[in-house]
Amino acid sequence: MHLYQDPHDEDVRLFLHYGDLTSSSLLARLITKIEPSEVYNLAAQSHVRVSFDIPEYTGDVVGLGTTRLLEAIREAAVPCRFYQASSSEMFGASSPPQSETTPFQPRSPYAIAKLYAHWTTVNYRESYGLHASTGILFNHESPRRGETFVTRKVAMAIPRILHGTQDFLYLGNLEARRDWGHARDYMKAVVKIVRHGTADDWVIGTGEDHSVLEFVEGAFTLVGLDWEKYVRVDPRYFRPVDIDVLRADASKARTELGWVPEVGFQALLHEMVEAEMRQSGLSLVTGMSAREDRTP
Ligand code: F7E
Repeated sequence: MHLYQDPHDEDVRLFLHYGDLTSSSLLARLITKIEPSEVYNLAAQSHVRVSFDIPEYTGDVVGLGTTRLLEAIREAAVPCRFYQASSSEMFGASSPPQSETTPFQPRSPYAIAKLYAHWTTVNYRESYGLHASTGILFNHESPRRGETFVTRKVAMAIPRILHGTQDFLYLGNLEARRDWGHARDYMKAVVKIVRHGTADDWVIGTGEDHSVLEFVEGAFTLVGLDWEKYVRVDPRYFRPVDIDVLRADASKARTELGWVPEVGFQALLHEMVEAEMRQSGLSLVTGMSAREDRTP
């Protein structure tokens, strides 16, 4: 981890503390001990499909976990700013583009829990004057994305297919459309949100939506593979109910925070596939020749 340095080093910038959003006493102890000036609540059981399998745990960590953290801050009376990672999932069935004024129509236990946490944050801002903001972030990706989220899953499959260690890529709903941006851009927005004079709620997204299929096609095309030969639909990856289209209207963030995303869909896709190729000892160029070896 590039941020981490030896704790015995004088220039240490990162300390790790053990914590868990299910433990209020531990959170209270940590807040009292650290006396933070800013708290970013990014913790979650963040997988939407998994939230259908473990809805109670998801509600506990994502929903009540936020209450526990906010209570710890209130009890300790630490004058800190608070950021809540709200999610575009909360818009659910509401038609795009989605902005701060779009009604929430959540369609998963994850989204319902995020909505609870969202309104709790707003409530602590209104009730106790806490500088508590929410960022309603649309999908944000990078080569560090968890392996079971669709963009990383697709990117990881490509060098495996080229190496011949994976025959097929099994996916669920290829029609779903998402507003995919780069996590680096989104984290810049998050810092702007927390440092803004007044606490508020902010939609963060690129304003463009693409289907899962477009991501797949784009990724396979980068290395010259025909996706249709390798991609299979497996109903196991369908959700009991999915969201058709999420597309952000982030004009408030653009106007009031001066936030503009720098990485577009193609550049994101390129970075993710290239990172997986490099990791496997291939490059986008050698990928092409590996494909030629593999395709009769
Ligand atoms: O799915 C479809 C799937 O799991 C995107 C989290 O960070 O962003 C993320 O949630 C779409 C869905 O992300 C597969 O049905 C097809 O329509 O990559 P995902 P997500 O559910 O949008 C939001 C903003 C968050 O807040 C969440 O924490 O892709 N899809 N086939 C698939 N999805 C997965 N995971 N795996 C598949 O095989």
